[in-house]
Order: sequence, then structure tokens, then C-alpha cells
Amino acid sequence: PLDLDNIQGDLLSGLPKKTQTYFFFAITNVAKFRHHLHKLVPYIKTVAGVLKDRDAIDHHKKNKHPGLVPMTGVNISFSHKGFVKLGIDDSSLAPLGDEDPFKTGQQVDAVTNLGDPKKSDGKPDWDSHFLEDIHGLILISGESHLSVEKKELEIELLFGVHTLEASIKKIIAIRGDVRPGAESGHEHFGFLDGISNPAIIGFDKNPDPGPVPVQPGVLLTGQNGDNKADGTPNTRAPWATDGSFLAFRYLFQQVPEFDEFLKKNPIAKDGNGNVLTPEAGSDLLGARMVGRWKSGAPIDLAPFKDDPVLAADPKRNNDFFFQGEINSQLRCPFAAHVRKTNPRNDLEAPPSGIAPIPIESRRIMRRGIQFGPELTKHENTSGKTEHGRGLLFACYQSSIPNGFQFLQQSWANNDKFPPFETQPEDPGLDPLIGQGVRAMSGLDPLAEQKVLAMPQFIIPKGGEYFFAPSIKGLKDTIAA
Ligand code: N7H
Repeated sequence: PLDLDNIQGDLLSGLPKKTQTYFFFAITNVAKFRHHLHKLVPYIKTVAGVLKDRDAIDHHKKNKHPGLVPMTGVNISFSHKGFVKLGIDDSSLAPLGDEDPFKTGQQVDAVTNLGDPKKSDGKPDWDSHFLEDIHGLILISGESHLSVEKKELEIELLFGVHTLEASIKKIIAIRGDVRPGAESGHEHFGFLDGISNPAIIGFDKNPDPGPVPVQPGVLLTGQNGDNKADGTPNTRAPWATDGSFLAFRYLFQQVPEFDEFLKKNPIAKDGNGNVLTPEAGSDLLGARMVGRWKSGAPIDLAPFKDDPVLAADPKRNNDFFFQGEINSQLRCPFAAHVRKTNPRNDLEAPPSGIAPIPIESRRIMRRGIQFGPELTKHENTSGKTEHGRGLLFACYQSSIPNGFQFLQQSWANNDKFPPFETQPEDPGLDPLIGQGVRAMSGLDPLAEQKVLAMPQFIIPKGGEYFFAPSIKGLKDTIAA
């Protein structure tokens, strides 16, 4: 069984949050840092701690108490540069050696593999904070700004920030917030997010119907399923087990521009030939780019009309496989964001004569939170972004080359993926996160071969790869 007291809480359960601060730091004094980190360990919320918090939240709701239960959750992770600074041998975390994205860091990976736009100096066109050497990331989540700000101050004090005792320097702290009111749980384009994450064998006791549960090692280092690309198990140093890699991306979203695009390109008729109003045609276009309606209902099950009841039913809203759709984009375009990033039966049950490709090792655990303000009236009328907003994208996996990097590079940025279709048209890039010349087919259900070009709606402005160690790893090795 998994040791839930040894695993950081965000990995398996997700820290409960209405708001969350991402605190990026550099280590300035190694000896002091170890001492301070030792004092931080009791603050760290484990999976067991999160389960207790969730019980408290359920109890609060059941008894119809007003407001939210005050709580915070702290987790910590380190970049390769951080381990180097600390003098810790992290080679077992980078089985690909000098090619390993954890070792090169995301700044290099962004321009060599992820396809991020770059500047004339060869560096990615990022917020300057992410061009600095980031050694670690502290996540602080909670139910209110007050709780999280208080906790952040406490942690800064603990690390002596702004004093002679300082062991770290704050590079940047970014606050994310769940969106207000009815938009809670929806990302800035308006789509419900956080529906599909892998269920974990031995941890999720009654997983909802959907993709098959994955071995714990898809997420956790040193567990069954923590494999190299060739399927053989990774060998991790003892301190580096029960941890997970955190791929962070600072992604800005062009929301008014996205809305304008939908408005300008409404789909004329649904797949049954019914004429759509311009609004309904724009909604269908958005749903076909994402693969779900804004409500969260998957278009594989509700192809031409939103179904809010389906969307709200956890027993049904992730139970689809693009079945019977091989070689067809009628219900869902091949390049739709959720089909690109989790192709389900496109690879696992391909057309007869082609060997299935298991995608267990490609599953990622998505966390993350929205940042930035709601759209202003002026942005709405001008159709132009005036305030930065988007997603603090974060996902966990036991291997970045198998997980995030693969999804971005080999799937989202690859116009020929998924590969087994015999249509004359290519699927195209992921319309949201694909880097390159963004165009996709399949948006018009009655003219699948028609290709629609689109601008960049999501702009990467930073990121790094981190490793979130176990509590034992923190106590006995990193802080020792
Ligand atoms: Fe994506 N969006 O609002 O359109 N994503 N995503 N994502 N995403 C998903 O099923 C979004 C990004 C995945 O199992 C949903 O829970 C936005 C990156 C994966 O069926 C929505 C951004 C990567 C899934 C969005 C963004 C992924 C997924 C449907 C950036 C990895 C699950 C909700 C600003 C490289 C697929 C749900 C599955 C779902 C959106 C980024 C991957 C609505 C706005 C960078 C694996």
C-alpha cells in the first residue's frame, strides 16, 4: 500500500483550494537553507493530511455551516538547478542524462522541444523571472487570501527572507484564484476543467467510469509503473522514491480574441444537417475545439447539443472512448484538445490490423489554477486583451519525457496525430496549446476535410520542471 504520510498532498489528492500562491525561489545560503527546510517539513501537507481536510470540508457542508473551513496546504519541490546548488546527486531523476528535460530545465526544453516562440538571443520569449535560475517552488493553497497571505508571511519568516538570516530569495510569487460565482471550476475561456484525471490503482477505491485506472508508478517515482520509455522500470535513489515531477507552465490566455474567433466562424449546420443560429454555431465551434462543451459535457457523447445533466454526472461525464469514430471526425475532431491530449481508443483500440498502443504512461495528473482578473467590459467590446490572465498549469507524472513533454511535443504540436486515420486531411495542431502553424480539420461536422487556421490563443510565458520529493526524502536527505 502507498504510504500516505510520506507523499506530498498535491500529488494524489490535490490541495483543496480557492486560491493558491506559486512562490518561486532561489537558494542563497545552502547551510541555512537545510536548517530552515527542516523546520518547514511539519508544515507540508501530505496526502493523509489532505484526506482529513476533505473530511472536514464534507462535514462542514453536510451541517450546512456558512462560509468555508479555514485551511491552508503547503507543498515544496525542487528544480535540477536547486539540487545542484544543494550538492545533491539527482542523476536517478534524469535517466536520459544530458538529454533529460529535468536536467536541461524547461528554459532549454521550451526552445528545443516544446516549440515555444523564441527571441533573437535564442531564449524563449518569456517573462524575465523565468529566465532566472529557479531552484524551487513552494505551493501555498487555501480557502481565502487572508489564510494564504498569512501562511506565505510565516514561510518567508521561517526562511529569514528580508533578514540577514535569509537562506532563499523570492524570485516571483504568482497568485492564482478560482473564478468567481458560476464560473467556479471553469477556466478563462469558460470551459469546465478538472474533470478528467487518472484514477490510481490502490488509491482511488471507487473510480468513476472512464479511462482505465493507472498504476501508482505512472505518477509516483519508485512505484510499480515508473518506467522508462522502453517499458523497463526506472531505478531511483532511495531518497527519490514516492515523489513526482511537477511540470509548471505560465500560460496566458487571449480570451476576447478567442471569443471573437468563435463569433467570426460559426458552424452553419450541425452533423444532422440542422441549421444553427450564429450563437449556437459559435458554441459548437468552441466545443469542437476543446472536445467538451463549456458545461463539461463531452461532445463524443453529446455531439451537437450541450447536455448539462450529463456534464454534472460524474458517472457519465468521463465515460467515452471515441468509439466507432476511428476515421471519423463527425462527433469529435481528431485535434480537439481532449482528444489530442488523451486519445483513448484512437491508440488503444485502433483499426483492425494495427497493434494497440497503450497510453497508460502518457497520463498526467493536472492541478493548476486560473490567474488574472475577469474580462472587463472594455475588453469584451474591443475584442482585445488588456489584462494578463490565464492558467498556472501544473501537472504531475513520474517521467517528464513520458508525460508532459510527450503530450506537448509529439501530440499537441504534431499535425499528423492521431496517426491511424485514412482521411485525406491531417488532424492538425491542438487548437489551444499546439505550437507551430495552428490549423485543424474536422471543425465543421459536415465538411471534415475543411481546414480552419487560427491565431495563438494560449501564450507560454514561463515555466520550469520540478521534483516534489517524499517527506522522508526531504527530512533525511535534502534537509540533512
Ligand atoms: Fe488542457 N481548456 O480550457 O480548453 N484542458 N488546457 N492541457 N488538458 C482540458 O477533461 C486547457 C493544457 C490536458 O483525459 C479540458 O478535465 C487550457 C496543457 C489533458 O480527456 C479543458 C489550457 C496540457 C486533459 C482544458 C490547457 C493539457 C485536458 C477539459 C491552458 C498538456 C484531459 C476538462 C491555458 C500538455 C484529457 C477535463 C482527458 C483537459 C483547457 C493546457 C492537457 C477545458 C485553457 C499545457 C491531458
